[in-house]
Amino acid sequence: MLTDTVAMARAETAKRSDVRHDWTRVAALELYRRPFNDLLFEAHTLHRRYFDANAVQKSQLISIKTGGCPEDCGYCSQSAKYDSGLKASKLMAVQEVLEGARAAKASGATRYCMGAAWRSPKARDMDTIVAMVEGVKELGLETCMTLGMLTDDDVGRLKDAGLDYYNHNIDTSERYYSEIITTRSFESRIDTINRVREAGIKVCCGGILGMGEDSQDRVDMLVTLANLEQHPESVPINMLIPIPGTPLASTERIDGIDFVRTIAVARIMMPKSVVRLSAGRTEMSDELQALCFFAGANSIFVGETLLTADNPGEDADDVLFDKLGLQGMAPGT
Ligand code: SAM
Ligand code: DTB
Ligand code: SF4
Repeated sequence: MLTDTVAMARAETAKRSDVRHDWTRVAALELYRRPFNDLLFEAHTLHRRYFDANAVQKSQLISIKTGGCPEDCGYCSQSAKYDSGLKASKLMAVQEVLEGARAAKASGATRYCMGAAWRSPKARDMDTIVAMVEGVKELGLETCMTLGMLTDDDVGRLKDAGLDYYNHNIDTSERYYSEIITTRSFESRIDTINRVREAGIKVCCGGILGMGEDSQDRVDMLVTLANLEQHPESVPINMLIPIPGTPLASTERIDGIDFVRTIAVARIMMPKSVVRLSAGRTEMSDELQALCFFAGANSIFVGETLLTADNPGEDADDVLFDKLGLQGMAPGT
């Protein structure tokens, strides 16, 4: 009996110390460079400690306001600074967004993520945004929005509307940030994330791999996230989708093994967070995606389209899930 109690206490201590906020850049790089099998074993062990290893959360994106964005993010099809050939459009009507949400729910998504190509929302758009959050929640879906920088007033209104998650990526390391985006600062991203957190909205924050960053940049981005006062509940890891017309159009593709290593380090450093294998899956083999799921990824975007770019779609994902014996994750787990 006593032995059981001691064993339980030990297990509890082990679990508590898995969640750390004191990561150093050196320790993170050391993890990233470990022999691949050792790294994956540790990541997968932690994954199983906190999650059902065969459950994958499904989110569906919609672009509620496309293109014409004043920011200069070097990867983005929606920046007005580059000619990606994308047609800009106004903020969608609430009913149209709700139709999309109904279809997303019918195809198995549990979260609806609404993205706008804005530097920040305008006060005049907030009533529409609030109506979208309320309407999607009524359909029984989790809600996520990504609208750029937010004021205290904005986060208050989103919280009152019942928004579950806010997505705001740091995208890369603080050092590399200004190589990719010059119209805003890394610091401003952290400010908005803190504001979202303080309002009691769950944080979705991650980045993009394959933008010409080095290994240290990749782990530095994860160190920033893991050393936040609270880990983001959701960590999207995107593989760059090279968009013709943008400055990153001909960037060399990231090596698949390096991509998996980064997923594994994210899983180890933020063991209780859901790590999303996000943009770029159309260019990934089943084997690469399977390795990512083994390394700790446990969420995907479903559907034919992300915001503006292609995604594998329901049929291809059904085949992949069948092959791997994966199932959709129930909301709130
Ligand atoms: N305008 C808002 C903002 O920047 O926060 C929200 C929309 S923005 C398109 C959301 C995220 O999508 C970006 O932060 C970036 O991480 C990701 N993203 C955009 N274009 C991408 C691309 N070509 N490849 C991979 N990820 C991309
Ligand atoms: C995230 O990290 N990736 C999503 C979501 N958050 C908003 C967006 C991916 C966009 C991929 C390029 C496109 O569709 O334009
Ligand atoms: Fe605008 Fe967001 Fe695209 Fe940057 S990533 S250009 S802020 S839509």
